[in-house]
Amino acid sequence: MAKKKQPISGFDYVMPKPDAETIRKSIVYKLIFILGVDPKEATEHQWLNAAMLAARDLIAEDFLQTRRAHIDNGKRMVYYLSMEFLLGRAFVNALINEGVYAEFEEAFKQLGKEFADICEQEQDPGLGNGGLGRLAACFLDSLATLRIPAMGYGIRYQYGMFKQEIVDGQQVEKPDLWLDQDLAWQIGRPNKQYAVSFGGQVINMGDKKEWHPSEEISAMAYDEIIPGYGGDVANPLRLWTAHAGNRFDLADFNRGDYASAVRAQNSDENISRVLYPNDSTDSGRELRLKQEYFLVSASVQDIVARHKCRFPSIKNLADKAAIHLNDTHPVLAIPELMRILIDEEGIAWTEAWNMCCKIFSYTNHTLMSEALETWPVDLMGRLLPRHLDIIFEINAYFLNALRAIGNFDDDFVRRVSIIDENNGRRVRMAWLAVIGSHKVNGVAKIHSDLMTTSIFADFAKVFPERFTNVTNGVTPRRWINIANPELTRFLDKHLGEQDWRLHLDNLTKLNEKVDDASVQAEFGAVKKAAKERLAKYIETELGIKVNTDALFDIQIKRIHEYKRQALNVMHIVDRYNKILENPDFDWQPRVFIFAGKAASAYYMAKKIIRLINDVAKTINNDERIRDLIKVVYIPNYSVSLAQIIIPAADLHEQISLAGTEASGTSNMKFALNGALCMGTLDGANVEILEKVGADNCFIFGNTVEQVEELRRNGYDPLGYIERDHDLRRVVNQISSGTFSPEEPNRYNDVLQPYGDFYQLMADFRSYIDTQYKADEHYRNVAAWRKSALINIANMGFFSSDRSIADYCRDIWYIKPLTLKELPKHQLV
Ligand code: 26Q
Repeated sequence: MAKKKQPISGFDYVMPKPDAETIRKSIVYKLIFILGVDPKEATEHQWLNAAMLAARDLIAEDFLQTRRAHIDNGKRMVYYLSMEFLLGRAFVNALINEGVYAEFEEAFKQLGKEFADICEQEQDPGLGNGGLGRLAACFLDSLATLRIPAMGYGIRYQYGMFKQEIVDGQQVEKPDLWLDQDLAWQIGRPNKQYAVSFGGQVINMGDKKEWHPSEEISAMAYDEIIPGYGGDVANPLRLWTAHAGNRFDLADFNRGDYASAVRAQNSDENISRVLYPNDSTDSGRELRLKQEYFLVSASVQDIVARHKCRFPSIKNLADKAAIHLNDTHPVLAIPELMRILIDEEGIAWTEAWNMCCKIFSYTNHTLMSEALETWPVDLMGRLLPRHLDIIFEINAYFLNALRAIGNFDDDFVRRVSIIDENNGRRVRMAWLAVIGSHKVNGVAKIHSDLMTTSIFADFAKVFPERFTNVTNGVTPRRWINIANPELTRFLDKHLGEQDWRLHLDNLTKLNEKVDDASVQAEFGAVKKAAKERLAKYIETELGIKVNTDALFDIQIKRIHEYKRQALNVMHIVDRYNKILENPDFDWQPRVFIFAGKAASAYYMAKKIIRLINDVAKTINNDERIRDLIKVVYIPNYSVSLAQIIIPAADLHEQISLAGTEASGTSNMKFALNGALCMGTLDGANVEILEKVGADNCFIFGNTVEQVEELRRNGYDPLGYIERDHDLRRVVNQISSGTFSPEEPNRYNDVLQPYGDFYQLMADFRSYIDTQYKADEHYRNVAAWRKSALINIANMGFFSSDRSIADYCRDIWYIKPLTLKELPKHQLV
């Protein structure tokens, strides 16, 4: 049910009402008067746009009231800077958060339209690669829901994540033209533009420095409205687009050279053209660095401008603003704020630095040193000469302070220097982030612990109090309520009054019912419905029929060697062999489902996709297998696809080598939807295990300590292969062409008997044995359902609301707006 609203005070206007009849009329009104379309001829897409405009009206007041509250209350705000936001579809989310889903459904019923088909028209904005981007989106949902004064900043890429097609088993990338649809949800703000500068020279003017850039690009804001659940607050996500603005070259034009006149515009606009489809650094690309600075410069200028609107002086900025860096990608915000404070606001260097250290905080999302961003000093000096100066000054200030404390030898100082002198002089972005932030957090307990003993071990000695943990979380609004309507009904029925969508800890009440046979049966029906939905999708999209009584075993995530999709394939091949060897055994039928994209330049990841598809082709078509195994690769993984796939899982594969996956978040979504984890002791799996107990998940493989010990003592993959007949057979088959007879060498480099950096061979045996334990558990229907229910019941901790509460308390020092502080509530 929608809440009764109060109007924006001071003005008289027709307030939109949230009943089905008014909504129906509003939709038709939008169609005729805003979109200029005859309702008789309107396409489903046009109906969707009209409905989104009608829904936006209902949220607009929250949005503006929230803005007023931010300005009037003068509270500290958090600005979340991220190069990625993987929002997923906005429409149904908005209806649920606003409490008007049923009313819109009814309105469309009255219009004689199939509501589900209309909702399906919406495209996902793919403004992210994977976990880090989706986390940012879950956090925005929680920030608004918890009424935290907050704003997100990102880039409005013209091309988001590429569309993935699978052609002949291989990934083919197609452009994602998401901006081609009409976007009712984004509000362009042509009056919010900032100049972002590059290049040129820095001139010393006595004790002042002046930057004379050679290039200037305009950043224009688009606001995406993020409604919180409960309809009290809606926060903006401000996305910047490079805008050529008035850079049209009149001289060229007058000379009759129209093409040159426009060309300048085109190259300017390249900056926000495309999301880098890469989840490990590829820092050679100049355009990526320009993008990072583009985001940061526009956002920091905006934050300063907003502050000046709210307060008479810039000096209290550190009391009023927290800026959070989602990984190092936006870390240039630190030198950018220094530049503005010193060069433009006339603040002394040390005072500016002290302010920055209070304002910034940074989340690290990876421990793999090869994935840490570094940029050549030369490139930085050419693109951002003033910022490079400031980075040198920060470094000198920091290293001097270190030397003053004493006890740090030259080698230590070299290691913590922001400038890496060993590899052709590079700026270490993570070092800058650690030195300029008052808090640095990892994203799961094990990750945060490892952070202070591995990559940041030196810094942990210098700033022990700076490092902390905030375990990731996911929003139950999207990952249960939207994704799993049957589970939603089940929880509403069994959890009583207090809304689990806001208090996910309430799920623990389910613990009392896990032994109840009728509750177990009810849950069985919930799972079955989700499996049927996915099976239908697979059949329509891929023409493959899957048996919904089979165990659905699912791995969906970016394709990466460390995530070890190849290990999953090895299990499938081993099972194939064993079924052929022993056809009369009572095998548990399984459907293996994969989805995920590989970075377009990542040769091995693309090969793994092809391997999965070749294995699928061989096994699915082998009649001797009698459908005991089905392998399905679902193309074009996205948030919306995840919403269909996750509820259908019985078992989810979280099989990264221990110590490599910072947290993982799909593990949380799966467990929340009653799937059991097949996982290593890595990332958030460790904490999931703590909550659900060892009887209700399947943990296998070496621990971080064992992985390290193997590395220290000279890991010998060949030894494992020689000692294990099953493993030897699988490696031989894959490497010698059993699944690619037309090209026997196709996969001779995927499994590496001499390298095997991610230790697949070491974990193979325990993985296989544990898989058979899962089969056995699944055979006992009641026991499996009980385990699934225990998973759900104990996942409350993994709500992103809890993560955001942790950030607010321990890192940002921010309190929520009270209902009283929202203007509409003052009027009541
Ligand atoms: C950097 C420079 C140049 C081009 C691309 C990049 C880049 C882009 C994306 C580097 C990293 C990423 C994404 C990383 C990511 O998604 N990390 C995941 O973050 C999740 C949320 O914390 C964790 O759950 C996952 O464990 C972690 O892998």
